Amino acid sequence: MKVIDLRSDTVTRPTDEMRAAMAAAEVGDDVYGEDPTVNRLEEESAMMTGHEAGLFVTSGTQGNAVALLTHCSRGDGAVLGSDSHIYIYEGGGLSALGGILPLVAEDSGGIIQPDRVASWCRPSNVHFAPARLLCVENTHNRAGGVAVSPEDFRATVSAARDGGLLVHLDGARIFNASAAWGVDVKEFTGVVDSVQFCLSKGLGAPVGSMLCGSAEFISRARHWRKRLGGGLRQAGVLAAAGLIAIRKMTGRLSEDHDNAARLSSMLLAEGVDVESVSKPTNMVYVRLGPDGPDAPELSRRCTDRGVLFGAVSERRFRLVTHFGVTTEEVDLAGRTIIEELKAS
Ligand code: TLP
Repeated sequence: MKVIDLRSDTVTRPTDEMRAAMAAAEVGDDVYGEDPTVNRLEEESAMMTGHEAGLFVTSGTQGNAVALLTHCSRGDGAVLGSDSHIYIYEGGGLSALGGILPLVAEDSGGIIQPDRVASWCRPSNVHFAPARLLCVENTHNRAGGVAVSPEDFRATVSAARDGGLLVHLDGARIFNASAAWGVDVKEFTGVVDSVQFCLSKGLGAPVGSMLCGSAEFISRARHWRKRLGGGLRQAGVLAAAGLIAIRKMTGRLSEDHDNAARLSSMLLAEGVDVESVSKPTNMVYVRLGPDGPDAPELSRRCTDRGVLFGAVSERRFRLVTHFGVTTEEVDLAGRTIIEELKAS
């Protein structure tokens, strides 16, 4: 049975071209700064995002942790969205590793509104943890994979600047955001102090993320990466796939968005409660009513038929499109979900 895996775009496998490039990669010891393939990936990533320097890290979670630890000291506060990946899904790393206090603000629409950022920018007072950093996420995963517009993004970043905060972008899927809005990625990445983006999601590389920022920031971040055990040696074998990800895979993400839109229309046409998103990308979030199977049960039944997706809660699930799933497979997955919903 052919498996159609819509759990995440993290399940993408490296392309044949990536595997060939990995086998042929020129390598050296990256802790000595001597891996030419890693160096090239860091330079190209920095250039693409409008920053001076880049750092290859093992994952999005490591990239975000390194950024937070580099920007903040123990006891500092970081303004985080209540639905953000950093707050919900990264094991509380910022507090466990950095002693950083999350200053939580509502971001259910995908971005923290400027007035909520401003409300955390309080005058210096012995009672308060000083707010040092704002973290934003684009596209925003739990807000339905929404691509926040360049205007809304800039307004929130400006509020942070006015309040004296630095800004870090969790841009795990920032190339999906730029594809959705049809703008250069620098519209988002160029206005923040640091950005983390993932090579290993829709861009298809097997491992890795990039952290970009000023040369001074990246040299301190390199130190934090080492402390976290992220100083790799002949990492060029991984970076070689990353180079193909940024050079060749960013241009095709709108195909994934088209497939997600198709899946969404199919389900809507059958009366399924698909969450509406102002600027959708490669995710479809669905809510289930009180009758019929709950999300874990529906997921089990569809898994038995070769269609994989994850329950986000008892009555909510997520479908993610990516280059490992064709339009025909998306149609088949949609039909399977509808049949299982009708069968109950
Ligand atoms: N997200 C994963 C899960 O952890 C939920 C997924 O399947 O979507 N930022 C954002 C916005 C993310 O969605 C993710 C991964 C990360 C950071 C972390 O990246 P990794 O998995 O490389 O540590």
